[in-house]
Amino acid sequence: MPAEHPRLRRSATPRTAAGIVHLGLGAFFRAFGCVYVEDAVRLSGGAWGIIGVSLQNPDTRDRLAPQDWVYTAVSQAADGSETIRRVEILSEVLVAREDPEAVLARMADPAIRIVTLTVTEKGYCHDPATGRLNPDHPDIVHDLTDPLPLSAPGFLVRALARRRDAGLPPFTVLTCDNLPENGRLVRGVVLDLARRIDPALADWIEAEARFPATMVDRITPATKPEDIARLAWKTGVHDQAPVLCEPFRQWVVEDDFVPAYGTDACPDLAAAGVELVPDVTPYEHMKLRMLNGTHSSLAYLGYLAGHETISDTVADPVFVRFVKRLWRTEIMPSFSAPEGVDLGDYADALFGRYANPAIRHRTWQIAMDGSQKLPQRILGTIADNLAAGRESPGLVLAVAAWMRYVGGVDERGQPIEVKDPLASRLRALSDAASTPADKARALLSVREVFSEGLAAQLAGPVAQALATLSRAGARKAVEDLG
Ligand code: CS2
Repeated sequence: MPAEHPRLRRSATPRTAAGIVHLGLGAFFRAFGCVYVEDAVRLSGGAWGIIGVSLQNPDTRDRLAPQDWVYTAVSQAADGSETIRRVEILSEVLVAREDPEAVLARMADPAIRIVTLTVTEKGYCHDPATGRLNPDHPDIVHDLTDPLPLSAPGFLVRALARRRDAGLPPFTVLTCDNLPENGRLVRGVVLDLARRIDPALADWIEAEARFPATMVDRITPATKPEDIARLAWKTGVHDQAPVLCEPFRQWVVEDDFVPAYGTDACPDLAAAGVELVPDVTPYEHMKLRMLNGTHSSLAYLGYLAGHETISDTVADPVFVRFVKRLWRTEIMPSFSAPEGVDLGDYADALFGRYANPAIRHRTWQIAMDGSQKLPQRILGTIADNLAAGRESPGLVLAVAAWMRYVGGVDERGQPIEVKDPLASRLRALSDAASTPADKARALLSVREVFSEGLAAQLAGPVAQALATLSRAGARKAVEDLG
């Protein structure tokens, strides 16, 4: 830490008592949920401080501890201007792997009424193709018998059990991950695990707990060491755990919280700009397909074409045509827009967000965990298009680019650092195949990602796209789509 910069400190404002435990304290939730909840408390009051929990990695806790859990959120506009705010809503940060008992104790505390989650797609220990709990997941196997859990579903189930045993109402489980029907998905995973541990507990959770669906949106790239240094020079204060994000934010939440808490079931999120709606599905389709679907497509193809970030990728005219074509001809026809939303305007705004040069969102970061992301981001759209007799050549090319990517070697023969829970299996399947058709068949056989029906329909088009990719390279393949 440079001696000339004093450490970031908490202001004199009294700390807000905790009402929320958050599992998975990454940059996204600190730039998003924490900021919304802090705004809600500032505007309408309430004991809604947040206890942050990292499931495994102590890094965030270790960085935030000397700052009394306070950090800076910097939103970076396309014109280079920045809005800097200090976020003080965290009251404590714990690391579950180090002290699972402390985490369960907080989750079972009567003051806690909501548990929010951003544990990423793979954190639900589910099968991405079906959305159901994977009972063979090693953490789930552990959590079935050990009352001190490892997994997010394990913490939810064991904490809910403690609350039932103590005669308390359950908490609302508010997932903020980019999963399809995320509320229903986490509910299914929790109920399945609970039923295997104690069927009566599952009945109680089913009757009493609530799992609202959400659509969350704010582009938040990982913070880099140079961001930390630059911010210190700019503000004169050293924050070792700032978060950087775009100005845009949108949170749509199904209005369904645990009824036992009455009007005290959640912060005044509406005051902070959250849209509380009876059905999140149209917003979810719009966001997962329009944003995340093109994000992943640009990530695989852009990475292979040698582009480091999303803004670099959409500065390339070939990719500008590609992404606009994806929105207009393949994605927009696949779902109905939320009431009052013009999808053309939404796509234009998205393009502006991607092009924001201040946001250095690496294609490599978005390419991570593709096996967990592809179904809800890309494959659902392709399947709906197939059912309606429409083709999806751009999205099929993106699937082929994912296959090329998980093969672990880029177009210049350099190794790719593939991060994915299935990485070694995907690599082995890819290595064992000799022709594009073999490779397509091998990877389409991964049932966690592709259903049997979809795999059969995709075999021909994906093989062809893979052949084009290896013959012409990603950039030319994108260009040739027209
Ligand atoms: C991205 C998302 O990393 C990724 O996979 O597509 O994190 C994306 O930035 C957010 O969903 C935006 O809200």
